[in-house]
Amino acid sequence: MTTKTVSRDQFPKDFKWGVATSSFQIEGAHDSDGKGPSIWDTFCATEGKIADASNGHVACEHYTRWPEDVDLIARLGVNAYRFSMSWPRVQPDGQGAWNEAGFAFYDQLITALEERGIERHLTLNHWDLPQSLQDQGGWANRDVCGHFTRYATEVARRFGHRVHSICTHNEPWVIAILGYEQGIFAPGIQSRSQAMQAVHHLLLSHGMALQAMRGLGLATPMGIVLNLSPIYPASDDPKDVAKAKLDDGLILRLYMDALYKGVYPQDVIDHLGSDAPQLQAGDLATMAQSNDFLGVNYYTRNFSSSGNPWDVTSTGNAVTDMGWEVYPQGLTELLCRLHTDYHPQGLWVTENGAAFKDQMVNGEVNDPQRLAYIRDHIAATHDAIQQGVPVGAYFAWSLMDNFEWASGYAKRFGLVHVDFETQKRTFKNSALWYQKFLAGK
Ligand code: IFM
Repeated sequence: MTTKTVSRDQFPKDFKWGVATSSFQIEGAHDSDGKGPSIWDTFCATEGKIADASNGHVACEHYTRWPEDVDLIARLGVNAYRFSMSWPRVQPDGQGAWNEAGFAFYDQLITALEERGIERHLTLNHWDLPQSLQDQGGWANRDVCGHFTRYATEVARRFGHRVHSICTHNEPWVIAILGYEQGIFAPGIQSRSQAMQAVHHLLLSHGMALQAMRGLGLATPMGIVLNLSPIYPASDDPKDVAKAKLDDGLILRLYMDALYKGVYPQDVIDHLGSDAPQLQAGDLATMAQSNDFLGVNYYTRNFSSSGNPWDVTSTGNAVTDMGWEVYPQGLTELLCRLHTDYHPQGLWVTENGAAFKDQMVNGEVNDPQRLAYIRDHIAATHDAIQQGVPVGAYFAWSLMDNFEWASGYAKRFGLVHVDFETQKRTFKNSALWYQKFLAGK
């Protein structure tokens, strides 16, 4: 277990220190000012899909409370903020007219961040696909690639010179596998072949969008964000070892090989058989555009077993409210492996954080487990840098408690506590620790 404590001045001077959020999880205002419905609006309205039967109608009311939230970001002392744009807010049906009121919202948010000298890191797709595109098959329909490219190009034309990076997709594995194969996330489909087609179209549209956005002559760094973790076999049994290799292929190599080597790994394609993605000539080359950065979202490690499911408590390490083992060394290991195997040009930790059951007592939220989690993962990032990996950023997930997808509002990842009755924001002790760390104290 990492126990060393590091200070901000042990990191490179230009290191990006941030917090992250996403549109659907915080904005609310689900049908305000011309916004169209997203697949998550539809999914939340489907009985039994969200643990607490909640939705994103109000969320953190960030759509109207953004000035207060920008103040929180500034008070924390971070130099970078990662947020996403809601595609159906700026283009309600995903292929027709632009919604100027939606663009005006992001324009004022970006202006407020500019005024405080906080870098803007914009994600185009953090899962809230316009519902009308899902009505045509969503990410499983190749046509979505053209629609996404047009959306990306318009956003880059308007804001590209005012942001410090543009990420095309957040966590394509989650979108495709949880959304189209397991059906536990929007759009709730259960089809492996659709899921694999969705993977392919997410990666293809990433490459197409990068080409189109770069065609505007922008120097803005562009890339993609993946959810990754090291995967270990549950035992020395050759069946577990083989399962771990395959799972690593399905979760990491399928994406990394496509993006950085222009191939899909053959063992994974063989395993998928008739469910493997259908390609057209030139797709692989398009997907393998050079990325200015690779964003890594890391929360935990995984174990693969060919028999009984892995018991997460068996290592004796702490487990978060999501049931995820706390394992900071996994982040060091992952960053080192990505650097060795793929040499991404920029390597950023774009999400890292933990949900724990928080309690507000006398106006204070004492969250020592989250504080330790963030502190130890920052130390793990430093370990990777010391081993020669040029990591350039760390973004804590999340600025504030928000809508945690199928778990609703019960799982709290925020550094800032949100009272969802009153919308009052309160710095948790983990936020106060991060603030001090950033101030070099
Ligand atoms: O809340 C999510 C986020 O939207 C994507 N990455 C993982 C987080 C925690 O589950």
